[in-house]
Amino acid sequence: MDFDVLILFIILALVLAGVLGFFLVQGGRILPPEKREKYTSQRDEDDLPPEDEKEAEEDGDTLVAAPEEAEAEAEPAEPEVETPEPVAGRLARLRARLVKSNNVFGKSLLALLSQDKIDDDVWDEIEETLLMADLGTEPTLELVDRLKERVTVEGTQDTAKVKDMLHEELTALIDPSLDRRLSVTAEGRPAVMLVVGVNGVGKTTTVGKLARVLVAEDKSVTLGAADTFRAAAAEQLTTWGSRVGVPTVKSDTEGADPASVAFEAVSEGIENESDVVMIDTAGRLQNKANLMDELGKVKRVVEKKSEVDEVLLVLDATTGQNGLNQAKVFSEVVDVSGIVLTKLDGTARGGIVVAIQRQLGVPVKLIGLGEGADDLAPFETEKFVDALLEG
Ligand SMILES: Nc1nc2c(ncn2[C@@H]2O[C@H](COP(=O)(O)OP(=O)(O)OP(=O)(O)O)[C@@H](O)[C@H]2O)c(=O)[nH]1
Ligand SMILES: [Mg+2]
Repeated sequence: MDFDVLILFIILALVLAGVLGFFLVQGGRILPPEKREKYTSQRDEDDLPPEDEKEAEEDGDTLVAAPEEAEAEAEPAEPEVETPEPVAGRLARLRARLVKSNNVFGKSLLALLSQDKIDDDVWDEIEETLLMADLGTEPTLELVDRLKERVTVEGTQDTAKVKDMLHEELTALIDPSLDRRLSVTAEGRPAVMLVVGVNGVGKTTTVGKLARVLVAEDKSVTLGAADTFRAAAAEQLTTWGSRVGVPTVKSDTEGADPASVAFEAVSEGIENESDVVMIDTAGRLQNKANLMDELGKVKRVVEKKSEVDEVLLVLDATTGQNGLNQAKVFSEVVDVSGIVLTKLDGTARGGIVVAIQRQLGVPVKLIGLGEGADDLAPFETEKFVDALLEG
């Protein structure tokens, strides 16, 4: 009898040990799905595909699964969601492109200014060079007058000194005191940004590049494809977004009302607690009144939901002075707060920076220096002038 009780006791003990062991081993596996659920609800499933756990882990998110598991699962996702380049030092990295496209300008100016005798003909040539760079008539005359005065007073042809003078005068013209920061923070709601401009200037590309900049700065972003003119436009934007795990709000119907898509995007951004909502719009010529009205409506409708913090006008630097007309009309319709000057890698007409700021008081905030995903840099006056005069 005693023996039977002992056997029963041993069996019970073994069963108990087995059950305990099972829970102990499973404990590590039961928890992660719960945590994963918490993680996705925090970030929103669309915001970051679930396979992207490795990157979240790199961000110091402790809510994801155990490291070995995360690594094993993250591997196939790596090519899908990219890590954008840091923003700091971008202009320095892209400087070579600016130098390459502008060094004719810088070199010829310096050569002209370093001559033994700067007569009226030389001053005319200097003026012509500045006008060719799209500096605009008024700033050109002003700059030439200032330089004339300094060269006469200081009586120098020393290239280094002349270069310093030119550097100082160009910097003053571009105005380093302007606030070029983007409004990407708003209290208790997403900051809303509208991106506008004529056809093909690089709006969608800029929205895509900028989404990467914001992701690199740990901001959550929602994109709105308010270019409903072509189905391909929404696809183009979605592709940019998905490369960095950013959701895009778009319409399934081609030709849908862009204002309602923009409104939806802002609503979605508010709901998923994004830091920034960026709305891409269709290209439109500034002289097409109905299209400009449509743009005005997009902004007004968005304003029913949220303040618009930034209206970025994208200008193609290669179109030169025409950019000025575009800027004037767009400003009247949607109150532009910043300029993105694209394609500066392919032109020596960066002088438009000065012309636009002068005429409209709107600062150039970003410059595009190539088609690559990270070829967008914050505009920095000093570095810009440095690059113009290098050579
Ligand atoms: N070289 C160079 N190309 C650029 C730059 N920015 C944009 N592009 C190119 O310009 C072309 C047009 O860019 P998109 O972003 O589609 O222009 P968009 O303004 O959205 O065009 P629409 O929506 O049709 O009005 C693309 O081939 C881009 O790669 C830049 O800074 N440098
Ligand atoms: Mg576009």
